[in-house]
Amino acid sequence: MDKKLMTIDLNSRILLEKAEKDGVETMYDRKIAMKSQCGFGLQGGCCRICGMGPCRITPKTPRGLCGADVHTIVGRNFARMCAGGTAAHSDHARDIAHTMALTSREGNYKIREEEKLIELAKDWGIETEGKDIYDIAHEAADVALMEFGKPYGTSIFLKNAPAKRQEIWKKLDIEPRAIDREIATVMHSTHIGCCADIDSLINLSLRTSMADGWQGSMIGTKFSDIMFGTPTPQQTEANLGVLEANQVNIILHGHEPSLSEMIVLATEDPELVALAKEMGAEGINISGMCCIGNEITMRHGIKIAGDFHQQELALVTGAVEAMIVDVQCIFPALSRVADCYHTKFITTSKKAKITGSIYMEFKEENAYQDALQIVREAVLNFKNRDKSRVLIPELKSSATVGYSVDAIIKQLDRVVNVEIDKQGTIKPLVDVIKSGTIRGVVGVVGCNNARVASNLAHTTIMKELIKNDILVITTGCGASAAAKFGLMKKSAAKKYAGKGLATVCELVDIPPVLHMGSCVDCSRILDVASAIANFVDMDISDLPLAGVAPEWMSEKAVAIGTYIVASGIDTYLGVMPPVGGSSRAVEILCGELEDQVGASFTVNENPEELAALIIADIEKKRVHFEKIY
Ligand code: NFS
Repeated sequence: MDKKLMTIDLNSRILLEKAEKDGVETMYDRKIAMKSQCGFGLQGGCCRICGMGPCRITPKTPRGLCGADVHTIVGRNFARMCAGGTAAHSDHARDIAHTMALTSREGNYKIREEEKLIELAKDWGIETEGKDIYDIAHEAADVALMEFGKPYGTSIFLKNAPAKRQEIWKKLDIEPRAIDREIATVMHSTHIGCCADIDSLINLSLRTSMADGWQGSMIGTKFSDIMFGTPTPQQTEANLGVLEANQVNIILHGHEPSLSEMIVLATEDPELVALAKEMGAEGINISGMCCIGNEITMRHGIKIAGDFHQQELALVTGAVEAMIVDVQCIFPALSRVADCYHTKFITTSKKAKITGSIYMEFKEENAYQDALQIVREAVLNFKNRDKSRVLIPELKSSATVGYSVDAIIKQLDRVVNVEIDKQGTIKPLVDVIKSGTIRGVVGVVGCNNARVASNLAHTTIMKELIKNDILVITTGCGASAAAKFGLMKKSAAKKYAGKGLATVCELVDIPPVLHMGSCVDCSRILDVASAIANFVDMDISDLPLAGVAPEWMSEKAVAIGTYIVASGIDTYLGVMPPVGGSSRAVEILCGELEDQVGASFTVNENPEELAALIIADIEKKRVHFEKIY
């Protein structure tokens, strides 16, 4: 296998060569060394839930020792993936809610969006009249924290969905109750000797994933916006070329904005900037990786260093003083790569300590002081940089990012004829979808996966969609890919989009691929879908929408895909999830769910074919949409 063909990113290719020269092992080497991966695992047909196993299902041994058949085993494994993903997103949200509880006028965390908070508080039945905004914030934090463990009732957000959708959820019993409860229920139901019915296991998977999208992630997004600001269009740059040869380079990698917002502030501290100069640097250059990259670029225009598959390669540049991480998507391998250079690999969360890293705990109670100390560590390290080992690849692309739902509506206001219509609604988008100028809207989300070439499926599919007049909204490492490959430039509309979409982009002044944030912000996709559906008084499944995860790899992505389907949006995957061992699981996920929730999964590992399938299905949806709207 030629390593260079495992990524289409030219910076990555250059750095893979350097890694080889420097004797540094990367994920790409490990992928080659791994040769063929475990077939039982790939199919989902291996059970190691109890100590009698592991049991592997073969034609000769069609049942595990307890008698579980392959459908039960696949279903249990799938449900646990959904629970893992839901736990990760929601525990992130829990920390954000705790941060909300810490907000104060004098403290580190403040309320930036008072109106948004009041609107949310009212929606949640919190008395707001005559109350101090911080008292409202603390009450809202309490309500949000109750969503994790409340003994009765269902998610506080469900009522924002179209009425028809809510009925479906009720009928199928997939309205999420408390977040922790749904995760615990799946862990319980998948314990040895509990649920052994594939239909039921998938139903439980849907409900748990709903606790991610319609509960945990929504809390994460809404509270982050209230505390750190709702994203607005920002100019930025993306790819490893954003590293600076003469500055202290700090890369933030991970997920929670409570840490990154403080680090960003700390890099502006005059004393630390002066210290950087003392160390011989021209300044401090901060950039982001993975979802933290998305969080800080959409609020501050901070540059995106790269995506999930570039984390080791960033260190291979030899120009990174510190890689500061919190939780999720962090390769343990970074310890070994950092050892080969002068880079300090700094872990900050008790939830994600990594052997070989420097552990500097970040506590929200002492946020700014902790951040100052962490940044100081990075700055002091500049003197240890070995210039002879530095190679910063040149490529980077400009991008316009930060399209929250509010930002999109604001852009749409540009084309509203105020004599006829109100501003501040989704109507202009509905109008161009209705007229067919834009054929539909597709959310492209998710990771990079070593089973396919990095960035190839993301970019191929996005280009195909916009060429066919489909507006793309994107989050996570899909968003990073789009930014790196120039698809978030406004000029990309002329270059790649079909005539209809290009015209709309020009009038509304947006790129054809819209950056909606981190993976937790897939909740924004649910908000857009609900806003459109509510506006036209239809169900989400009636709209020409789709979701696609071309290079997904994490459990979080499985939970996202599952709640997107449960929300009535067909979801397309570029990598097969480990469910192939059960014909019944495939039948349900890729077929029968359509009858239940009005949407299902489609898998195709060829990006061109997958794009063609999406486009054809959007056109089919249009026929239905045009008939009833
Ligand atoms: Ni989403 Fe974001 Fe990237 Fe995948 Fe990881 S960073 S939370 S899981 S790899 S998109």
